Amino acid sequence: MFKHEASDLAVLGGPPLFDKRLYVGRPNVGRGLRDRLLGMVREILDSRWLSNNGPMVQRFERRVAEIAGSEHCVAMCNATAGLQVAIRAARVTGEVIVPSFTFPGTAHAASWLGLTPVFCDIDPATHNIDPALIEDLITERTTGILAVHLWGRPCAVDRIGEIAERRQLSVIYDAAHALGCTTGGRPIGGLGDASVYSFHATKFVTAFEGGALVTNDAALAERARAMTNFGLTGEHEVSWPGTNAKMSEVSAAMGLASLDAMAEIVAANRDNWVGYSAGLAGLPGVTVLGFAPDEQHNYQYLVVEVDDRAPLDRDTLMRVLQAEKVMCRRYFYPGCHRLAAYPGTVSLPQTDAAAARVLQLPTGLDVGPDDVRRVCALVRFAFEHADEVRQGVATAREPAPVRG
Ligand code: T4K
Repeated sequence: MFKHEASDLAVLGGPPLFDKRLYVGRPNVGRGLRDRLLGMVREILDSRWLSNNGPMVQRFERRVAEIAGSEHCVAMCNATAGLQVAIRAARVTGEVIVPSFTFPGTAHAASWLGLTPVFCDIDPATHNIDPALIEDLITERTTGILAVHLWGRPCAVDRIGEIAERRQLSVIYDAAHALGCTTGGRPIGGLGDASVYSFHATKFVTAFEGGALVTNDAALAERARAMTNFGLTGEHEVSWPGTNAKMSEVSAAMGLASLDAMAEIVAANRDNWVGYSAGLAGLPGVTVLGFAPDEQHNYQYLVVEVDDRAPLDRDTLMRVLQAEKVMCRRYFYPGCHRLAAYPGTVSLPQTDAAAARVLQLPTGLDVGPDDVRRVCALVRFAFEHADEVRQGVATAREPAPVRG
């Protein structure tokens, strides 16, 4: 079934194009994962070792360190806790410079510990923190930079490293999106003082909930490992205040089962990226975010920008797609600096511009090449009937936000 007239569009009253919803962030439960996981869960139950640095967690840490290109890895219950442990283990205090264009969890990790996140604007080409703007934000209270490899695209790591060294700042990378990504042939996990990956359910490799701190600094790793487990360094020895950020054995098992499918998932995501890039090519005002030739990617986020030249604005296009069961998202609208949690008047024009343009389209193992072709054809069709769509949407009620 495809659409012939504007009134065939679901947003104008027609039937949705897809029977089942297509999601951004659908967990990748590929062939074999179920059996691998259930086998390991049986092992865990038989062993009666459920948490506290058990054998599954140790295996998971070795696998992640290998992929990250780092000497040390500490598994965590999630990336937000991992970032907090990294901040404490790297002894970052006072003010930390953070991009605003990120998931709120990045800024929260700092502010929840009593630090002040100082929001920095982004480079519009990469959506990552603009290194040219960092130095102007440094004050006598600044002790660190918390940069994000957004969408898995590596930050300007050399320039950030150079500034940090000269100004004696720590660098922590929020690598929540960046498992398996490299820049200039270097895996991003060994860069800065520490990097933190996420293995949340919505990440392409998942541990249900999970995170991992990776570093080449042995002393930092030792502090992080202890801080993750209440600061314990011996049975009755507590060397630092700590928290409970441990990964459970079942999460590690899920992480291991999911890591086994990593290459398959990256290949599927890459095919989808190629399909979307071809299918949306030539549409006015629509750009699929690409990658630099010296970067390696996991393609887990399919990021499109919809600018002023497009016949439909980003939000109208989102309504058109969601009505057809294409559950696109607007990550990370409106930017942390515009959230009630972070009142202030900082001006970040590139963050505002990106937040107004971005749209993430569904990808992952549950999205096949035929789905991608149909989504692209839908965008094309909606653009061809833009006048009717705009008129129809203007008179229709705003739908309730859809999740799940
Ligand atoms: N830094 C960055 C840059 C991050 O992006 C994140 C997390 C963090 C740090 C913190 O990492 P963690 O502490 O979580 O390890 C989701 C995730 O909850 C969040 O982990 C992720 N970033 C963010 C980008 O996406 P929401 O609010 O969009 O989640 P939600 O519940 O709307 O789920 C997204 C879509 O995924 C749903 O539309 C349906 C699908 N889904 C979701 C879940 C949980 C499923 O199909 N199955 C599921 O089990 O934040």
